[in-house]
Amino acid sequence: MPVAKPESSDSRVIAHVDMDCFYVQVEQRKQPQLRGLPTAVVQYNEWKGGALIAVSYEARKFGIKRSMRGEEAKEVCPQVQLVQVPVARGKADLSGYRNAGSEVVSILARRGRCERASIDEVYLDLTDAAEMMLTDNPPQGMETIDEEALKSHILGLNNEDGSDVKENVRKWIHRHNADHRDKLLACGILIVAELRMQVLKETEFTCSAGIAHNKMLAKLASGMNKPAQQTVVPFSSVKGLLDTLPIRKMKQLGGKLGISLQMDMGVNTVGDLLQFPEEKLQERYGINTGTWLWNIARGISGEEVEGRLLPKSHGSGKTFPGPRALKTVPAVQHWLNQLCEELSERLCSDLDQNKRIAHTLTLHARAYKSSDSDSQKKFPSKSCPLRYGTAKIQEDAFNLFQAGLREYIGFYGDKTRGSHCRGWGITSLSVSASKIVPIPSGTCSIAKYFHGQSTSHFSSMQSSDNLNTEATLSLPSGSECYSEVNLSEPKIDFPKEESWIKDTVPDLDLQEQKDLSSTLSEKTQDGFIQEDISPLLLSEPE
Ligand code: DCP
Repeated sequence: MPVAKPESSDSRVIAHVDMDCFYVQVEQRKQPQLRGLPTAVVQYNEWKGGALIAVSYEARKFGIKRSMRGEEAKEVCPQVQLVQVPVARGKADLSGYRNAGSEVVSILARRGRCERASIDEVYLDLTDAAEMMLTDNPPQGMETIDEEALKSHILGLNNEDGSDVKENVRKWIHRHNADHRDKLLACGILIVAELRMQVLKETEFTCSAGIAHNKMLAKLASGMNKPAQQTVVPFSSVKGLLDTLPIRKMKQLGGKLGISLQMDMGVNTVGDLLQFPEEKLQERYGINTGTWLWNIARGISGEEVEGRLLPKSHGSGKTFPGPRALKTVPAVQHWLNQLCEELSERLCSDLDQNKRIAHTLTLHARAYKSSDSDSQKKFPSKSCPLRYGTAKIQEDAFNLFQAGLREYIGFYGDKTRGSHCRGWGITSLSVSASKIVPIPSGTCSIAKYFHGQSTSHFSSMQSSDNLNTEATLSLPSGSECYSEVNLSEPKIDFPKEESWIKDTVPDLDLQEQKDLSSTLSEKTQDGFIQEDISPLLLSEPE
């Protein structure tokens, strides 16, 4: 049995909702004739039919996988329908997918605190809703249980051969002698089933969910039965689940830490971690990581569901693998301009729709030097205050790139300009805007602020942005608290325009930094193809 934990964390009802083959579903909604057919979304680069980035469950039955290219998928299943990802500015345009994700979030947020974790994943804290149901209309007394809820998979529920699985679920939900935690989870089962059906009704999308007492367990469970199903982890099944769970399947253990646990400590399953005292893990991996490992071995995670429906940052990136590496400064500038244009558009719509401004601009790049002993050296990420307006963002991003390149190659003179390349190549570029905060007050000064920055965006922003007329923000319930726009209060803290460039990325939290880098490595692993496609670059943390 898991070690006793504080009642408060055991008694939470947390759900992780994950859309099924998300990009495929979005494309199938656009083209309903594709529904039910083996379908995949491919990257726009047509080399060998394009890389698959999302695969329908019908296509998976034929053995089609995300690692394949379109041509390979056609060989495996000639009738597979390949849909190209929308393209804008020479790169994938994910806005349709992002908006579709927002539709889902606005529905899920109706029953509890909701955290948008990526383009197609959401955490929900349903504790209050479950407690309320338990008081007002407890499932134990319900005559009929919704069919969707009865299809739930409850870990540890004994479904011997021949037994009626739905009947077992019904009995589990109806148990009067269950402890408080299981009764709360029973409520969670009903609430999540209802929410998933509502998502289907309003958006035509199916999703899967995990329901447990914390985020970590809910996330593990949501992927266990897909598509369009939900899995529940009662407290009593936590140990059984973790004992055999391969360590690398655990969030945050897919990388170096997971490898070290396997290689250095002989830990292959999460359960294997139980043999180590906390001090030993701390000694080897540091205090925080050691304690975290000790906790996850016991299914303990105190991580809260953050009330966040909007992205923490915005990013736009593209990879240039193999011979596509950018080898001249003008080529880099060209692509930076495209990325910044996209970023600027998204910042404007965030300002327009959500009344939020971003404070920090960051440039990340991956590079190589062809003739250098120091080939391990990374291209330094650089950040500076963000100035609104496409031209300013482009200018600042280019300056960040130049500063990074100077440091990366050790010197930077005129010889690196123009078409001349001194043996470096850029294999990925991304720009991101972070430290996004709601506007506290003073729309008048916002107009002044942008007016001061004679940019091409100002006019479009002014026309689309009802900053001076809209007094309150309309957001789905469960969202963070936003300040009212106050016309009589012009004080606002905008980023100063002094020029500073920082080496680190202080405004992206660890998870975001990890996401950005894993995005880039994921893409380059695939050779020429997976360009700018990861949901993680959306920084939700997109
Ligand atoms: N995606 C991408 N590149 C990747 C991984 C994912 O572009 N390397 C995009 C396409 C996916 C979406 O993000 O549809 C969500 O990714 P998931 O990993 O959640 O996978 P799916 O939703 O496609 O399928 P599943 O039902 O297995 O979750």
